[in-house]
Amino acid sequence: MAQTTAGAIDVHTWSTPNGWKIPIMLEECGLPYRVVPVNIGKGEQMAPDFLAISPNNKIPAIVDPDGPGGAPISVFESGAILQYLGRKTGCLYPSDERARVAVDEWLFWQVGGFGPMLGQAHHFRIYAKEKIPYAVERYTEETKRLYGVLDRRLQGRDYLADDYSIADVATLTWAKFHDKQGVDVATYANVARWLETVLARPAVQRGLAAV
Ligand SMILES: N[C@@H](CCC(=O)N[C@@H](CS)C(=O)NCC(=O)O)C(=O)O
Repeated sequence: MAQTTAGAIDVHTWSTPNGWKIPIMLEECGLPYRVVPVNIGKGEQMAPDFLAISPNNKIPAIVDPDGPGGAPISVFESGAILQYLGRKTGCLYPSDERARVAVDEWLFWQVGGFGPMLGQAHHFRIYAKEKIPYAVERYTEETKRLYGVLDRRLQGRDYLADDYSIADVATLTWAKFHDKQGVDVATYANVARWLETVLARPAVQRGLAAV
C-alpha cells in the first residue's frame, strides 16, 4: 500500500531492521503510506529537515497528516511509532491493560536490547575495519543470550505476547538477519518456528519489499 493517497503517512526510513518495522506495521494495519527514503549511507539523516522530525538523527520517523485532533504529528523512535500506530488503529496493540503490558514488555526488550546488541554483533563481526576479538565475542555472546531469552519466551506459544502484536513486528526484522549476528537460528527451535511463521505473513513480505 505504499502510495500517494491523500492522508497517507510519510515514512522516513531506509532498508534496515529498524527501518522495515514501520512499513510492515502500516501494511498490517492497511493504512496508506508513502516511503520517503533517508539514505543513511550518504548521511541524509543529518539533514536539517530530517532532524526537525527525528532529533536523534536516526531512521525511522513518520509524519501523520491526520494526527490527534486532526492536526499533523511527527513521531520518531520505532517503538514510539509502533505504539502510536497501534493506538491510532487498534491494530496489533491490545487495549486491555494486562495484554498491553505484555506487549510493551517485549517491545521495550527489543528496542532496548535485542536491537542494539544484535546491531553491535553485526557491526563488529562484519563491518568493523579492524577486527577486535574482544568486541566480537562480547556482542556475539550477548546476542546468543538474547536469542535464548526469546526462545524460552516462545516455548509453547505462537507469539511474544498473547496474539501477534507490535512486539513481534519489532523483533522479526532483527531475527531475520541471524546469520549476520553469529547465530544459527536453527539451534533455537522455538525462534525458528516463530520466524518462519511471521516472515510468511503477506503484510510482512510487502513491508520488507517497500523500502
Ligand atoms: N532506537 C532507535 C534506533 C534507530 C536506529 O538505530 N536507526 C539506524 C538504522 S537501523 C540509523 O538511523 N542509523 C543512522 C546513524 O546512526 O547515523 C529506533 O528504534 O528507532
